[in-house]
Amino acid sequence: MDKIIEAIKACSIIIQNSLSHSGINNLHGERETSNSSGDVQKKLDVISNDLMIDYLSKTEECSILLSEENDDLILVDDSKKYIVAFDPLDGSSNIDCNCCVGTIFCVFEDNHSPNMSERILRKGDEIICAGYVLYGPATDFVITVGNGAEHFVLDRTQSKYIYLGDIHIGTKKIYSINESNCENWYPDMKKYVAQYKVKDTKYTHRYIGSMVADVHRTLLYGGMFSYPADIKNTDGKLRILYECFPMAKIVENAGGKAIIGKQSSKRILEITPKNIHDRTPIILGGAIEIDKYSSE
Ligand code: FDP
Repeated sequence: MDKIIEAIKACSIIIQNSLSHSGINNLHGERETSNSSGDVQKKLDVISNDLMIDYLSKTEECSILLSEENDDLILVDDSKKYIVAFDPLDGSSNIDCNCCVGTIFCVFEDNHSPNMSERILRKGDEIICAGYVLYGPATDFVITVGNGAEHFVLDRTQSKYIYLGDIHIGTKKIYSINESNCENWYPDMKKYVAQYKVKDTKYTHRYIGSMVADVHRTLLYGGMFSYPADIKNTDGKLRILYECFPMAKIVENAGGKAIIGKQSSKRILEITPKNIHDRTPIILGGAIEIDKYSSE
């Protein structure tokens, strides 16, 4: 699996460079295409996706790739050992205003089941490695392989990631959610978020609207991040396989929790998706914040 991690790191350095020069190189703006979820694709979404597919395919360790940008699975080499699910450039609506975006991924061992669904649609608890890259003022790489969540930062002068330490979820009082949807939330979510606004014990609010950045802040500073279900988006917005699974795995391994919400305290990692691009509502963060949620 080392080659997969090295390939993702190598891609991230190129993506970081493309992002830094995107204005100069006319890479802002949208293409006329949409991805599997119907999102309009940004030019950099496509560039990042092509890079990830190319580098991961060349590791000779991947059997199947599952990308946010591809409707169907990408069969690389049936005989190889690992399946990688990834979102090459998450939060891409933030690119043109120079806000943080990221790459998210997770790895499963290929069980080579003759039934393709059983092979690729696996429970989150089966993930063996998960990580993300945050393209911000610095480029951060966070990864979990087994226990703990390791934090690296890119030394741009040497194109090398430097280990900063392990992450233990912070304890600051921050809640992070797109409040413009509050009218459409279900009663359980309205009740849950109301707790963060109670006088004297109130939390502060931060929301970037870029999952990697919002989750990274939640890990380092503390609090909770959620993209809940509502009456318009009954499964929320975020995708299970390559957004919620990796983040849930990292948050749990950093000492936090990640649950579905929507009348359910079930762990995100207990979900088995039915389709590659399925979505789920999510609430993640410190144990104190997640335990405040009640499904009633
Ligand atoms: P984006 O649309 O910019 O790609 O899943 C995509 C995502 O960003 C997440 O990164 C982010 O958390 C969420 O959507 C933001 O959605 P809202 O604008 O609806 O809050």
